[in-house]
Amino acid sequence: MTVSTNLPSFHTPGVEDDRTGLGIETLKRAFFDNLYYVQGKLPNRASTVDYYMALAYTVRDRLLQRWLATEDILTRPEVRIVGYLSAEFLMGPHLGNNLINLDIYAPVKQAIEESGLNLQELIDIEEEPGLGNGGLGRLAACYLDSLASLQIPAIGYGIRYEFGIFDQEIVDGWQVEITDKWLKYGNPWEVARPEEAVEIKFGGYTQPYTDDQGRYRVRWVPGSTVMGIPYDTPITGYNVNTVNTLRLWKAEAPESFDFTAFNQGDYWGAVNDKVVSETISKVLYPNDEQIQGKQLRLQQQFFFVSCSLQDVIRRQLESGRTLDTLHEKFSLQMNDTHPSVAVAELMRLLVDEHMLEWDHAWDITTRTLAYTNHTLLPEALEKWSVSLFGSLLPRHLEIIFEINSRFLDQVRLRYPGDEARLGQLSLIDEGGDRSVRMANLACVGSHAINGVAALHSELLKKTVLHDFYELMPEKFCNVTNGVTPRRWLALSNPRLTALIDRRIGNGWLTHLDRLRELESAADDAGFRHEWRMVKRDIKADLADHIANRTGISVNPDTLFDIQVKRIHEYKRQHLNVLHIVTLYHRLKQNPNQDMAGRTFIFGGKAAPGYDMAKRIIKLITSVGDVVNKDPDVSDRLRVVFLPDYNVTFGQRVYPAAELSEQISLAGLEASGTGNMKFSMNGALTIGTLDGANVEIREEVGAENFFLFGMKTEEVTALRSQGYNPMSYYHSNETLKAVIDLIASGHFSHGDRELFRPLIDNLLYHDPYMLLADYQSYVDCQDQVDRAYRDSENWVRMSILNAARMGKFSSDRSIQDYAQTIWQADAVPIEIEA
Ligand code: 9GP
Repeated sequence: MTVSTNLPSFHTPGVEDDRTGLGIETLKRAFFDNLYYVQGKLPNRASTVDYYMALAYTVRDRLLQRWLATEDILTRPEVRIVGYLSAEFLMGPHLGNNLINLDIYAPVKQAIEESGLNLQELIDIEEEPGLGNGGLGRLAACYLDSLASLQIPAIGYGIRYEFGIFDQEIVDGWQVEITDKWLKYGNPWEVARPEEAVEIKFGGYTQPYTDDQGRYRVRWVPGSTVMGIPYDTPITGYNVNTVNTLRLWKAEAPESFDFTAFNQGDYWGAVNDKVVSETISKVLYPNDEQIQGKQLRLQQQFFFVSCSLQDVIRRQLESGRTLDTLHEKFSLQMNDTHPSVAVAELMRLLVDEHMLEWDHAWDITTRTLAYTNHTLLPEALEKWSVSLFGSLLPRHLEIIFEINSRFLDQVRLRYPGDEARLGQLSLIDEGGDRSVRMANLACVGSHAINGVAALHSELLKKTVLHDFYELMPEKFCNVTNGVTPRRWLALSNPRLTALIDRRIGNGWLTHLDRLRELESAADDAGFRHEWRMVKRDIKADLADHIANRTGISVNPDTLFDIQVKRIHEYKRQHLNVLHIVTLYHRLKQNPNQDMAGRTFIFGGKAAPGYDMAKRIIKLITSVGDVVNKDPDVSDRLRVVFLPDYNVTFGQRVYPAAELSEQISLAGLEASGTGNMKFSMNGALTIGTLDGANVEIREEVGAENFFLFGMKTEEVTALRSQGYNPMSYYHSNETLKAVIDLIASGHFSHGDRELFRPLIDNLLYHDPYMLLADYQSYVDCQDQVDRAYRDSENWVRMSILNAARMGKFSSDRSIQDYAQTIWQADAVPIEIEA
């Protein structure tokens, strides 16, 4: 289906319009107009931020017609819409990405340069909206890019947090958290739509009543009300007319000022309501912390879910359809369990507010909703205590009990007498303080349940969702994650992109499988030379950045070995450190040891309340302090911790990497997406058979991947036979020496206590089995060292890695979702002039 729109155009035919024109002179005029009329600045008084804002408005003007045209087609009854419900969207800066997607990078660069400014400086000054913790939020952002690029009408629904993920500084080697004030200069990309605000209710009690047809009904009498105000951001597709919307909700008080209270002299009381209401969208919760029991978090989840579902229902009705066909117009994807209260809220809206019968409403709800699971870590599966849930959402608790009772009746029919199974499938955990299991709610209320990599989807069926799989196998499927090559290649690695263009022409950014055409180039010595030169230049840039940022000088001719991701024990950054200390120990013993020089680069944030993760950062910086200053080793080893890892930082780091560290304990990383960004940019992976590493290795070929460590089954077997980390320590001389060196205070100015919690944890518990995988990791790293010294072959492997990454474009992932779960089609838009 192609649709055309003929929205009124405000152009004079034949005259290039200042708001849409792409001529260099027009762009310059538009830019200075926006500086003057929107930003209110004269050029001689304008700061870089003012210029950035003026340019952002200039670019936004150029996408508005397409945005409005896309908004317009959503109102047509036959157009199916995907709603992506996610508590996190880690979008990254918009300006550069929009220049790429609108294909206006070159004229804008020229216009800005002719104005005496530097485009890269303006791109670099943008404060990125850090509205996510890591992989999950960034995946949502890649998916929005692909939905628009594939011309699938979609709306991303989330929360407009006033403060996103904290900024990280490193002080004395430790992480320090700084509030992220991303909105401090305003946000030129968003448009507030207060006229589409909705009301959200909390607390209170419920009342049964009989309606005028004599039917039993329930009314919710809330204790308080909050307003949800939508803020819309345009999501451009690559080289298409589709511009979808990211709609983020901000919480406000219904009346921002209580005049009665004010007139009675209660000034603070009068503003208090406003303050309390706005708290809901104030700050993003850093993950990995115990969120169970945090009332505000549940409020946030319900807030954005209810806002979004009311918005969906309004759109359905405005398109001229009734709610009976909601599932025909909308497919709503729940990104993890965070939005899973949607199951109960959609039922409430349909049954209590729109008076549908329960069975009918249930059919619509389950056909509309689908659930993606992103983790096997038991502590991340959300649960809410029944008492907290009931006090905040009393009607929803009743609805959940009703869903549960009907569901368990079916389970009883299927498994008579199997009380244990009933207890595990129940939406309510009856043990201790009773709680609502959000993953179970999501499974029961969805028509599809997917994991995010082949291995993860299999493990879900075998472990955490095993009982659901046995009961309803038809719901289960896999959609392996992907990342957008527009941001992660075209924008972040223009030099490699240009080299690939020269070799295979363009068009591959939307058909990433076409990168396979590079395979033959791997055997071309001239091309290998160009490839190596591109990498060398990018490494030199990163080396400059490292020197500016940390004062550490690194040699761009050493192997850049990079691990960037959230800091977590299961991701095993400390295994990487054990390897570094191993090399250090070797070089100290034998200074003439023959090895390629290596620069180890780390980046990542630790959840503020996660002591062990923060101590891992301190360990990295401390080892770096000693190694980098030791003349015996510092020509061959450097260790850098780059502060404040975020999307902008990622764009700089992935292109410069030669070795990508994907070393989680097998069975624990659901997928990973950094692993894909690295390989796409020509890094080789050292990794375990975990998450999407398995599929990356299948694609790039075992001979182009450095594999080590136990497989999932071996991990399980070792655990069940009783894992004893101490036996590895005692039986491996080098491992013992390395651990003893850290414990002795060698890296902590003689302080033996600083790393004791880490060391004791490894020796006595080692939940992520570093010691069991240590030798295999070190052996594999030795193989890496040998391979790197055969530089021609290394470059060959690097080219083959990039060439075989087609599968990991988020376009492929979105096509999988569209076909298997959403039944959503492309709707190309023709815009009549
Ligand atoms: O830990 C997973 C990561 O492996 C995956 O790539 C990402 C996107 O699917 O989701 C992460 N999960 C979470 O952040 C929380 O469940």
